[in-house]
Amino acid sequence: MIELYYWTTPNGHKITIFLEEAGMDYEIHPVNISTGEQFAEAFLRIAPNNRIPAIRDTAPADGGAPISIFESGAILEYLAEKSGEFLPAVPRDKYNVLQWLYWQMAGLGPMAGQNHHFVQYAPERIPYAMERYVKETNRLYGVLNKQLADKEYIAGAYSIADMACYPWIVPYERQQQNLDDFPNLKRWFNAMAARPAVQRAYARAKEVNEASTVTPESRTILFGQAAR
Ligand SMILES: N[C@@H](CCC(=O)N[C@@H](CS)C(=O)NCC(=O)O)C(=O)O
Repeated sequence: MIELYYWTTPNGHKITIFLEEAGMDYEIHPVNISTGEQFAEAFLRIAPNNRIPAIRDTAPADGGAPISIFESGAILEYLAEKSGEFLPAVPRDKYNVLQWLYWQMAGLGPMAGQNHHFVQYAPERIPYAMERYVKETNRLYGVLNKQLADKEYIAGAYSIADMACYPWIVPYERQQQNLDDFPNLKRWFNAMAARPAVQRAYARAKEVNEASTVTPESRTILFGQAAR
């Protein structure tokens, strides 16, 4: 059984997409990051970075003690290896997938995240920051569009790279991007949205959290963090 510590955000959706695609047994443990549940001692023991998602595998393949993992990219890799799905075993193909997974983790996710922050949440409008992240998001969309010119999915066959990227393209309008400028990306996006497992993953999100709202309190919790 996989215990999934989860909230209804792009990084959370990556893992429900995987679990739905693989048909693995899982149980959602909601961690409401708007009310500060990510700072609970029990959660920090699994996820010391106070960020969702995290998992706890109560039946690891080696038959040993439960394994807990944080960071969505590491979780996707772990689940892919455990299930034998969505990450090829042959190094040439495996690293083709992993380079795009890490591209999402180090590029698309953080840059689109800063885009969301400065365009929607920052208490003051800072045109330089807004333009910087909207443009960088645009550049990254262009990279993905080019990659998808001759491939059905990002690394050829459907993989954890697609599951990592898709939830970060879903808010394209909020990121001030127009999918019509990226026809290959748009075709892939529509194919992803039509997958039954992806639809089930987003339906689970609605069950957990009907509508996410950012309040002055949640703003302080999410955007006022420092080491202490
Ligand atoms: N690199 C991490 C990022 C995780 C992350 O930023 N999670 C956000 C939600 S998408 C979160 O938990 N935020 C809580 C907070 O900022 O305190 C991953 O991919 O798992």
